[in-house]
Amino acid sequence: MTEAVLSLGGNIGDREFFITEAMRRLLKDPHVYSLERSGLYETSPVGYTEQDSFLNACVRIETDLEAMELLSLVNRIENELGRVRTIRWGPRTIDIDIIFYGDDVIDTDRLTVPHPRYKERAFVTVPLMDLGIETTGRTEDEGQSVRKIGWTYEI
Ligand code: A4P
Ligand code: MG
Repeated sequence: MTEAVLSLGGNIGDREFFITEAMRRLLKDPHVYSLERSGLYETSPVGYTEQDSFLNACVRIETDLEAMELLSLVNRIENELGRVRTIRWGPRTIDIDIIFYGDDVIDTDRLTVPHPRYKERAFVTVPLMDLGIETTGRTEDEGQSVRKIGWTYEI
């Protein structure tokens, strides 16, 4: 069994629905045994800034999936929830990134873990703190606003 940490975010449509539905679908998978979630955060867009603000959260799951199988699961959930890839870093209903997979360091064409950019992103590092994960990265980037909007959401 491996503990993996995922970052979820979206900025199209009913953002809270997509993020909580992604969590429900993760937990429903027979290979995912538990799911702990951070609060929900309203965050300013990073990278491509001419887009609406995001809702972000992180989860910690226990799974017996291998890392590549976990990537397939998160890609499947993204596709089911209508993710259309257009602009890199652009708008999306739901993006699910693998931040950690146990202590593994993975660097292949399809998967890089730990996620190469998470430390620079307050929309990841701040929710991680809700899961008890302190990172050596910056927690507040200039111009990146991260505001907690809730703890009590249902999944
Ligand atoms: N891939 C490699 N490593 C991983 C990993 N650790 N987890 C590959 C997930 N996928 C990984 O990703 C492209 C390919 O990356 C995947 O097919 C997989 O094989 P993608 O999700 O299709 O493309 P993307 O999300 O547009 O690109 P990328 O590089 O994942 O973007 P980021 O870095 O995730 O940035 N601002 C705010 N406030 N909140 C956000 O959530 N998100 C982004 C996306 C930009 N700005 C944001 C937010
Ligand atoms: Mg992604």
